[in-house]
Amino acid sequence: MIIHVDLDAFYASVEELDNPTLKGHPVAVGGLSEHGIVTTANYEARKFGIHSAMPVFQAKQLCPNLLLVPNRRKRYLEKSREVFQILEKYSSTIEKVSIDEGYLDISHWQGNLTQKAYEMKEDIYKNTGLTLSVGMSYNKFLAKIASDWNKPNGFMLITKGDIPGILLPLPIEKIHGIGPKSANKLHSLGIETVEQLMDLPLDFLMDLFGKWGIEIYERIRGIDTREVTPLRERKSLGVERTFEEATDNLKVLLGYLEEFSKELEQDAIEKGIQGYTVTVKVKTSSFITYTRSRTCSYTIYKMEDLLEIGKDLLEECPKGEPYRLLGITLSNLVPLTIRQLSFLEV
Ligand code: TTP
Ligand code: MG
Repeated sequence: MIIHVDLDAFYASVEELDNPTLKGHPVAVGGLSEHGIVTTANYEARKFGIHSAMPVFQAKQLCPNLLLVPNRRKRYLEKSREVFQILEKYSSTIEKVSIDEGYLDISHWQGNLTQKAYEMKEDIYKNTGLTLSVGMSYNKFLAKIASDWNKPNGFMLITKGDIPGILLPLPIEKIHGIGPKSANKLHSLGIETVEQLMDLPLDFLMDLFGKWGIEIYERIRGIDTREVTPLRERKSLGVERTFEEATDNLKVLLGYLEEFSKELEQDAIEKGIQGYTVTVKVKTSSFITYTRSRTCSYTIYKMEDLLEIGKDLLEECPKGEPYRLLGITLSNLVPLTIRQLSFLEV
């Protein structure tokens, strides 16, 4: 059994906690300038249609009484750590997915699982002042769908028997991993719901999405064998992508490397890890894979460092054929300490 937890309106809830006068009012956290972007909004503000990634000026148009507060990332990391520390009482197998989200393997829980989940929610609320939504099921995919079901402060258990009722009518966007691009592809085929998606044969999905097509095919049938992998067992963290068209244009490749380094830094911060070893991987158009690694005497997680080392490593990769895949990975992982995090932007 697996639980997926996701804190409710996380940054906004922390702001309300630290400044209770905000409670009951529409609140958005974000960049304060007119060009700023809303990072998140509390549920009062969401009633006005305000959501993450919306420009601040637009949010103010939708809700002139909106209270806007600046991001305080360091404080959110602190609260996140408090929550995860409590979660550790309930399972020793926890995979932190982001600052406010994670999976717990609870196969060892005994007795009434639902009651225990409510106890855990109460424990977190009492000790941190934060509410979270909990989804419980027999795999990660279904647990995540379950936690999203009754937000905020929700609980939901999905059993095998619930699958047709829950999954079939779901819009395809709700399937974790089907991003806007994939959703558009499917919409252009007239597919809106999981029920319609189920009519597509495996071969067709594989032609459309490659290997990911297999995962979609299985997940919507309630099959997901991914294990909950705690950080200490994680060997590496990386970003890689296969291009639609192979390229040997160095400028293009460096552009990707920059983008991937940025993603990797964000991922490392959210998971609270850094590493000693950077690896660049390329695959040529004739499917030959090359990797080049460097291990440093200091730890790395920042984009600039990843990019600088990544560039050197990319240069060391054999040339002559265009590359169809590029990736950058961080390994030899260690936790990112509070001291290092204190240098982060707040
Ligand atoms: P989410 O869990 O996606 O959102 P949330 O916790 O604010 O609201 P919900 O109740 O729907 O779970 O993200 C967690 C935090 O991560 C969020 O409070 C702010 C931050 N965040 C970003 O920095 N950028 C983003 O694009 C999103 C979506 C969230
Ligand atoms: Mg959340």
